[in-house]
This record gives sequence, structure tokens and C-alpha cells, in this order.
Amino acid sequence: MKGFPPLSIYLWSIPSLAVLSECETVKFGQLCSGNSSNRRRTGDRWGRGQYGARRGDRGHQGLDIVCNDGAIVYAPFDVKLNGKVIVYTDPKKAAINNGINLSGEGLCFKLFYVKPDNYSGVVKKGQRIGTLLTMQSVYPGITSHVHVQMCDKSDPTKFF
Ligand SMILES: *[C@@H]1O[C@H](CO)[C@@H](O)[C@H](O)[C@H]1NC(C)=O
Ligand SMILES: CC(=O)N[C@H]1CO[C@H](CO)[C@@H](O)[C@@H]1O
Ligand SMILES: CC(=O)N[C@H]1CO[C@H](CO)[C@@H](O)[C@@H]1O
Repeated sequence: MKGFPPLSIYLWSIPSLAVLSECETVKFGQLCSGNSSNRRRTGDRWGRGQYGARRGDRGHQGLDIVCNDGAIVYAPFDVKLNGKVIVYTDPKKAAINNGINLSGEGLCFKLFYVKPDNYSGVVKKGQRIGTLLTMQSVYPGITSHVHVQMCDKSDPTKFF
């Protein structure tokens, strides 16, 4: 048997590979009308859109996907609506203070700056969740976007 790894190595590798490939296949479908490729916000005068980008003294906790004000936001896969998200406490940002907590494909995540049609129930992939709020009214010149944030605040980039 010299030169061969123990059989247990082969046995352990099989289920772990299966789990790995299953996780890697979860990808977000189109989130916003007019942006079929889920194009990401790169940067503008208000900041950059990637996870971990600088936001004052902390890091950006989500990933920003380009979406025009008033555009339709779609379910990226079959989802369950888990209720409203409060994005801001600052009353000056009330116009864009809305969002929705969702789950599907084993993921729990939130979409910010969206006015959802409903706060509970289910929505099929590609069906309408709601519309993008008027980001330009609060952040003039920003690349308007949907902010995607995992409920555990982990990096969502691998799902795009
Ligand atoms: C989102 O909704 C789920 C399911 O109701 C809940 O368990 C979770 O705590 C919520 N997450 C956040 C960050 O609000
Ligand atoms: C609003 C928006 O982001 N539109 C873009 C979505 O993606 C397509 C294809 O990548 C672009 O051409 C649009 O400009
Ligand atoms: C499933 C569900 O509750 N759908 C409702 C979502 O909201 C619209 C109006 O905004 C209703 O017509 C649907 O019945």
C-alpha cells in the first residue's frame, strides 16, 4: 500500500465536492429591468459599489447592482418575502428608506432602496418584487442601484 493515500481520503472528498458544487451554482438572475447582466455599480462621487468599499469608518456590507430610479426590480430566483427592511433612521433619507428581506436557494438576503409590492408571500424568479426608489433625490449623481446584502453580512459577490 506504500505510495497510496488511505482510502478514507477518497471517501471524504466525494461528499465535500458535492456540497461545494451545489453552493457554487447559486447565481442571482436579473434583478432590475434594463440591466439583464446585473451590471455592478463601480464608483461615483458617493463611493464605490463593491463589498467592503469604504463607507466612512466602516466597510460596505453589500454589493450594488445598477438600476435606474423607478425601474422594476425582479425576483432573482424563487423567493419568499420575509418583511420590510429599515435602511435609514435619518429622516432626510426617508424617500429611499425601504427594502425587503428575502429568502430562496438557501440564502437569506436583503434588497435596499426598493418599494416592494408586498411584504409577505412568495414571488417566482423573474416576477416583479417592486420598484427602485428615487435615489437621485437623496444622492444626486449617484449610480442608482439595488443594494444586495446577505442577512449574515457575508460577501454576496460570489453569487453574481
Ligand atoms: C430576515 O428574515 C429572516 C426570516 O424571517 C429572519 O430570520 C432574519 O432574521 C431576517 N434578517 C434580517 C437581517 O433582518
Ligand atoms: C440601467 C442599467 O444599468 N442598464 C444597463 C444594464 O445592462 C445592460 C447590458 O449590460 C447595459 O447596456 C445597460 O446600460
Ligand atoms: C401574493 C400576494 O400577496 N400578492 C399581492 C401583492 O400585491 C398586489 C398589489 O400590490 C396584490 O394584487 C397581490 O395580490
